[in-house]
Amino acid sequence: MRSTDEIRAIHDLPFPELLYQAATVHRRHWNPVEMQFCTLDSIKTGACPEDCAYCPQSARYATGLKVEPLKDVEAVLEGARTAKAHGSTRYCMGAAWREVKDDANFEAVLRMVRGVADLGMEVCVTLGMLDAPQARRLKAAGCTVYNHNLDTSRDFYEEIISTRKFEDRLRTIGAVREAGLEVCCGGIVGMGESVEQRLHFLQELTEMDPPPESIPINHLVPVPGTPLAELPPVPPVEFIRMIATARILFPRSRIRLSAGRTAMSEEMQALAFFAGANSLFTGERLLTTPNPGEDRDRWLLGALGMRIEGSPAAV
Ligand code: SAM
Ligand code: DTB
Ligand code: SF4
Repeated sequence: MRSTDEIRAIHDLPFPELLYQAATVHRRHWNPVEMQFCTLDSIKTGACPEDCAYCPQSARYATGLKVEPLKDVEAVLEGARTAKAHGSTRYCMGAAWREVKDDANFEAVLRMVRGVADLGMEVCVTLGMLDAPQARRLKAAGCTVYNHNLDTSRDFYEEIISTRKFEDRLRTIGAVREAGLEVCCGGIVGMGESVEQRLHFLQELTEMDPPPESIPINHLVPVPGTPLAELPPVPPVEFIRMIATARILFPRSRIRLSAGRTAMSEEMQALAFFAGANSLFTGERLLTTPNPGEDRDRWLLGALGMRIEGSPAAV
């Protein structure tokens, strides 16, 4: 647990000091030339009843998204095998659900989890709210980690989502922990929040004991049709401050440079790696929006003299 003042003191350091400290912490706990590759699979797309203002999958916004029901188990496993062959060591399956229900769809997800685990990959799922018995079933099926983001500060949360409460998010994360799953919990930068609100978001993460094993930092992807479609990007230096501050606050957590990379220069991404980001989503698509693609990422790692972590599929 850290005070806002402590976090602000880190975040507001002169940029060279901040980067130096973050890179120093990073190399103490991780190999700074290695990058984890994760692959995302949208196993159920769109028609979500929630009203998250950033999300193209909410049924409330006309984003032109093609709604797709839950995928076949075998189609998902085929995707996981391909991802593994291309260097990914973690497969993340996302469903546009408000919450998990104890129905046939959940049974199918459990089979997907088992199948991906049997490939020897880390398995992550993000299915919305769930309770402890459901989390235990995921764990028993071989799931490694559950993704559930706080997304922003407690006070700004209400301006972004009205259909659930910040406390609901915390309750789900508690159930995930209780079941012995790893927690993947991060947020989005660039939704119109103040710097102070970003600090409060990070502070909430420091209140988790143990802290999340992995922390995705997303840059808002402004999607036409959503209420946040017209927001300008966050200045790159501000975004890198978030990565570096997260690295210093959470030395042993994975910091994932997540959504929004197509709008970032390669220099900016390189700076994020230097500041401690050590995981990426690769492939042409995130869940529904574009991503740089594996070739581009391999090229970037090669240009930086870096390599994919834990994969025989070298750069
Ligand atoms: N429905 C589940 C939930 O809300 O937890 C799982 C899927 S949801 C799409 C997972 C995360 O994707 C959100 O918490 C948010 O951080 C991120 N996300 C969604 N739309 C985004 C956007 N336009 N830009 C950046 N991140 C986004
Ligand atoms: C996370 O924090 N980012 C990923 C993953 N967790 C599930 C999702 C990003 C989604 C970006 C918008 C889209 O492609 O629909
Ligand atoms: Fe639904 Fe998740 Fe998108 Fe919110 S973020 S609208 S819960 S898919």
